[in-house]
Formats: sequence, structure tokens, C-alpha cells
Amino acid sequence: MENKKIMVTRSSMPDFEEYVEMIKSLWETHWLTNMGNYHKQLEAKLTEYLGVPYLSLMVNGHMALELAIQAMGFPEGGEVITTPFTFISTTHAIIRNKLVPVFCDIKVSDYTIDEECIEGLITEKTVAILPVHVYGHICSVKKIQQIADKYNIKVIYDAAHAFGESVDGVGVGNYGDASIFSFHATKIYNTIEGGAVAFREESLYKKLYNLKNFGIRSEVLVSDIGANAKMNEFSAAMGLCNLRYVEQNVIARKALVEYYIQKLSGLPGIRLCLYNDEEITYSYGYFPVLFQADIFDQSVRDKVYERLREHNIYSRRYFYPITADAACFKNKYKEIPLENARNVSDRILVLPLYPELEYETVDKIVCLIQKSLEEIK
Ligand code: T4K
Repeated sequence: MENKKIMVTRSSMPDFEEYVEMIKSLWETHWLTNMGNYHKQLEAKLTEYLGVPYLSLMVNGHMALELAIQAMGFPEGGEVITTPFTFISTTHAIIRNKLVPVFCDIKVSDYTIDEECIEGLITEKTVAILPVHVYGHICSVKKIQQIADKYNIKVIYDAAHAFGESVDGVGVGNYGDASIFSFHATKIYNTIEGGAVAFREESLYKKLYNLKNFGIRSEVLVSDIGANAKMNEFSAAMGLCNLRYVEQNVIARKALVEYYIQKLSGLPGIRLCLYNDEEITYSYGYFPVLFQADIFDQSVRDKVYERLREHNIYSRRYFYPITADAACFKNKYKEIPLENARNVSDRILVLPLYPELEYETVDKIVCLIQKSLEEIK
């Protein structure tokens, strides 16, 4: 076991034969992309699975977000209130749409945007709120909607981490004006690369269909400045296979999370994500641990990270640094106190989690963390 690399995650895949059987027909049709049969089938299946009114499949989660924002038609320079505690994609998607990110601090309880801070950031330029259901923790969707209604602004959720989750039985993609999902190889459900936008207004379907296909309406009419964001047939075929196993994978992940919690909960100064809000059905995509400031100094997280690496265990610092501090746009946008986001980002470590992870490996990870903390004290 010592020499085997343990990564933070591992793509779920169907049996080789199952996938090959699925893609055989592509050699007959030679139809490989541009909204083929598997694209249509997967779009319909995911609409049902996620329990959303409408859904548009995309080439990846990032393009889903970029195009969902573009589809809203915001004026250039509009401000979007968003979290800096996320993958860089969230912030890039705002800026690449010629909009301005206004970073809002997060809550230490679940690392999602602090809804109490949103209203204070609204100006006459605000066009939208873009929160992230980070690690599958669902944002305060009701409060956020109240704020959006009061100021007549849009809400677009980055739900890349929340595939298949629900609040009180309602699929998470039903909240806001649109939600995007990622089906990247590293996610609980993958189409190799892939993503989708879920939304409520039927008119958005045509808009997104256009935008993901260069804005082409007909052989002679290009009506929008679109992109190429179509999911190809090999990805859609993978998605159809993988969808058969998502639920069993989530069960395996849940059991591993519970095991981690049982093993780690005695350790002083470690804060765990308990995934225990009874209203939420979780998908257990990530298992982050936070080394608390009252017990440990800031260097602890990196020491544990290094110690695990020495033993071929590759945990990840998702998400460090916060996106507001990314080299490409540091100091370019409004300076807003982001104390919680920076503190969490400096102290968080995401541990390996995937359905086939062995319990023995969890034991080893816990033991290594324990030893590092004892040495540090
Ligand atoms: N919004 C949020 C909140 C997101 O987290 C993401 C993506 C997006 C939007 C954008 O969605 P996409 O456009 O990606 O669909 C990874 C993923 O590339 C990215 O999808 C994900 N979030 C982000 C949190 O993590 P890296 O740079 O950490 O990936 P990488 O290559 O280091 O892979 C991590 C581990 O996963 C590897 O150590 C092993 C395993 N792995 C990786 C690949 C690529 C596999 O088992 N199979 C694979 O094919 O970014």
C-alpha cells in the first residue's frame, strides 16, 4: 500500500464492455457531436434525474457558467456579488463576460456565501448574485432569493459540487434563475468532461442551444456571438453509463465520510463537515477538514499536506488561495474584508474521497494526521 498513490479523487467509470457496447453505434452512424442521439437522451435523463424544469447539456461546467451568465444579457460593467472561496472558474466566468466580481465573505459554518453581507454590497450597478454550493453545502437559497427579489437582480448558482442534491426534496437546480453543474472527471458524476445549465424559464433553452453552437440559427443566420460548448457523443455515452451507478456511489461515499468523521472527531482543533442538515440530501463530493485558528497556527495545514504527500497521499488545498487573491486579478477589484474566506482558505485541506477508497487507507490518513499534529504541538 505504501507505494500506491492515493489521489484526492478517482474518476468513476463503468465496465469497459458496458461503455464499448454503448459507443459501438457511433461507428455505424458516424454522428459524433452537434446534439446527437446520446446528447438528446442524456439531456432528457438528467432533466428528470435532477428534477428540474429545463436543462441544457454543455461541454464542461465552466462553459455552462459562462453561457448561463451570457444568456442573461447583463450590460457590460455590471457587478456580480460572488464568493471568493471557490474554484477559479466561478470568478473567471464573471470576468470573461465583461462583468465585475464583487467578493462577499463566507460563513465559517459551511463555507458558503454569507447572505447577511450581500445586501451591503448591492449598488445601482449590481446585476446578479453568483453563490456556490461549495463542497455540496447548499447556500441559504431562500434568503438569497428574497434579496434578489427585493432588488430585482438575478441569481445564478454554481452548483458544480451539488449534483443530485436536494433541499426538502426539491432538486437544488430549481433555485435561482439558473444553476450550473459540472460533470468533470473529478466529480461524483462524470461525462469525462461535461456540464449543464438547469433553469426555470423555457425561453432560455433556445438561447443556450444557440450560444453553445456559435449562435447559429440556420445555415445562413448567426444571431448571437456564441461559443462552441456542445457535449460530444462519447461524453454523453459515458454519462448515460455512469448515471446507472451514481446512487450506489453516493452510498459508498456517505459511508466513507461517516467513517472519517468517526475517526477524526476526537481530535482537538479539527473542524469537520458533518453534512448533517436534515433538510438536505447530500452527494458527498468532498471531505474537507479545517485546522482551527484557536489551536493551530497557519502553517499546520501545509505541514499535514506535506506529511501525507511523503506517504503518497495527495490531499488538496481546495480552495487556496481565494480567487480574489489570484495572481491574474489581485487588487483589480473592490477591496472588501474577506476575513473568513482567507482564514478558511489558509487552513482547509480536502482529504481523499471516492467510492473505492479503502477503509484501511482512511485509517492510515487519520493516523498520519494525528502524528503530524502531535509533532507540531
Ligand atoms: N465551479 C466550481 C465550484 C468547480 O469546482 C469547478 C471545477 C467548476 C466550476 C468548473 O467545472 P469544469 O469546467 O471543470 O467542469 C479539478 C477539476 O479539473 C475541476 O473540474 C474542479 N472544479 C476542481 C475543483 O478540481 P484540479 O486542477 O484539481 O484537477 P487535477 O487534474 O489535479 O485532478 C485532481 C485529482 O483527480 C487527480 O489527482 C486524480 C483525479 N483525476 C483527475 C483527472 C483529470 C482522475 O481520477 N481522473 C482524471 O481524469 O481541478
